[in-house]
Amino acid sequence: MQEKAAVLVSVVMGSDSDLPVMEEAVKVLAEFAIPYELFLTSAHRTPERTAVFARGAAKRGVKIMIVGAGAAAHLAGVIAAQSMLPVIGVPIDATSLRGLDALLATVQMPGGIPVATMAIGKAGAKNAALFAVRILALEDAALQKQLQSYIRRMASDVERKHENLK
Ligand code: RP5
Repeated sequence: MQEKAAVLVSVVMGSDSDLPVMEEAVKVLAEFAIPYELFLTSAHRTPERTAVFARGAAKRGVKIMIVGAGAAAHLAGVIAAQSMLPVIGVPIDATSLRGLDALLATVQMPGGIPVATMAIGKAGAKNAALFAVRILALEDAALQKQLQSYIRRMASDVERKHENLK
């Protein structure tokens, strides 16, 4: 029997209502065949569960945390405070402030505990995964090649779309 590859990236979210956005990150990780896990925990509703998960992640072999949350979005910052792993934050549009609340809460970390904050919503979730791929590719030549062809494909898509405009 083939052994399951160790999880390299944790995709964490504050609520199941965040899943439609965070699925964009999952799609990219799956495309690059990066072993990932999904984890649901809330900085506010389950603070202890969040802390225990964040403290244990590195020991389980996780290398990067992608963390999405909306509203008063403390989840990425709390996880970064409880772990030395790189944390990539995805602000989610979950309230009448349309993600601006989550963006400011995620990006405005006080000096000392960094969260690499992406754009609000689906583009941010996609870029969070691509950012994780770039980090992992530093030590993985095959992944670097995959990333190069992903970027080339994107460029040729633009050219094809240009041709279709005519
Ligand atoms: C945040 O509150 C979650 O990340 C979510 O974006 C938002 C709303 O959560 P629900 O009320 O939909 O569970 O903690």
